[in-house]
Amino acid sequence: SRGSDRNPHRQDKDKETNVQVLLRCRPLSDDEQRSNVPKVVSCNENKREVIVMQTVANKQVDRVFNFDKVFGPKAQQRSIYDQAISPIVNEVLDGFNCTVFAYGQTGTGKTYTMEGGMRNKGGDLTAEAGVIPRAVRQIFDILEAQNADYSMKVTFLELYNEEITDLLSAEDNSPRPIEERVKKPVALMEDGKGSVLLRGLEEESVYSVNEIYALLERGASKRHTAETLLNKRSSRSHSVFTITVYVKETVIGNEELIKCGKLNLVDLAGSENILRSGAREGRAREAGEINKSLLTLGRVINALVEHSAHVPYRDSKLTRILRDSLGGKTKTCIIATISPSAYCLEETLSTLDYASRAKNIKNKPEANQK
Ligand code: ADP
Ligand code: ZZD
Repeated sequence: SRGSDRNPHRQDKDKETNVQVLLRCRPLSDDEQRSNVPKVVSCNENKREVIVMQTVANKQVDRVFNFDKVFGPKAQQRSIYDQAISPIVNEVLDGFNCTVFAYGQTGTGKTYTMEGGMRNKGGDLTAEAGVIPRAVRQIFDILEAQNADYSMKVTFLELYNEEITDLLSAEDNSPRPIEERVKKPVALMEDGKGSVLLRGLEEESVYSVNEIYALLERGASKRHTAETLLNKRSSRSHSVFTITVYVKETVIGNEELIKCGKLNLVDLAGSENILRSGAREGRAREAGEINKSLLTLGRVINALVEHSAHVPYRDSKLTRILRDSLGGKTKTCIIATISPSAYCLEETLSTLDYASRAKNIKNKPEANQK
């Protein structure tokens, strides 16, 4: 872009950076503790290492995995945010596009990590608040402290069965059947410049933290309505919260620049859905190709790390929407979540393998400036 050509501090355009991969292991739940569920995972945060203890034919065969950061069962929401996400939000305010994905088996804490637990009525963050409310808070705090001239837009969508639902569109309280009320089609189209356009998705301009929190509440409530319609929907759906920030900068010579940064926060469908759909694709298809996006995400990652000539971005809506986050100009971070329980061993190993592979994806982050 013009802006970066004049900027003496510009990033080297060809500089590649690996996708950052963090691992979070949740604690055993109270129920699991009461019933003495055996643990097979041990985390060493300092060594950034996860060890999975496995016994094969009476022999102890441990497997060791390394990640950019490792958070054990005692890690608090706040420390994960401060150590891993806060630097990413700073990059967004510097004009980069950034994406954080949560990947893992259902029940391992993807939603807890991305959204968090309950919300405080006053709008303050609770200890349980996850990445989304904390990122929103940090963005406003910084911009207000800088007395910046800014504007912001948010979108929040759910992708289920290759259909996009707008979680921010006003709730339809008409007496029509509930199935018809939650659906308002959002069309995915190419913009002709290599990006996608989500036609029909509401883009809300927001001016305060509380305004965003109210929108999140609307989104959470819409999702709840959809969930009641179809059990397990949430474990099979992907949700994407996007916040776009525009900051006006007046540089020497009275020239005006608008710095634009985008943050995508993605809560993926439960990873167990891939294994299942692989095993019985026929039935999965009958149920409406529930996992096409998750399967394609895995294939895109494989194609990127194997440097394949063809990367199947176009095969699913998720990979079309987030194409730039996988091998593109966006800075990307994946939070892989696992359970310590012996009963989840197979899924845990599958998540750890998947996350290890993803460490090899290279992106070429580039700041936007208009
Ligand atoms: P997922 O989104 O992966 O299906 P959830 O976020 O719904 O999983 O988490 C499952 C349950 O475990 C929830 O009750 C959640 O509050 C709890 N939980 C998950 N991670 C943690 C954690 N790190 N600390 C405490 N509780 C957690
Ligand atoms: N995880 C909770 C929502 C759920 O599954 O309903 S926590 C955060 C991000 C995106 C959507 C909702 C939230 C959430 C929330 C809780 C209750 C009502 C509205 C919104 C939240 C948590 C802390 C601060 C702000 C919003």
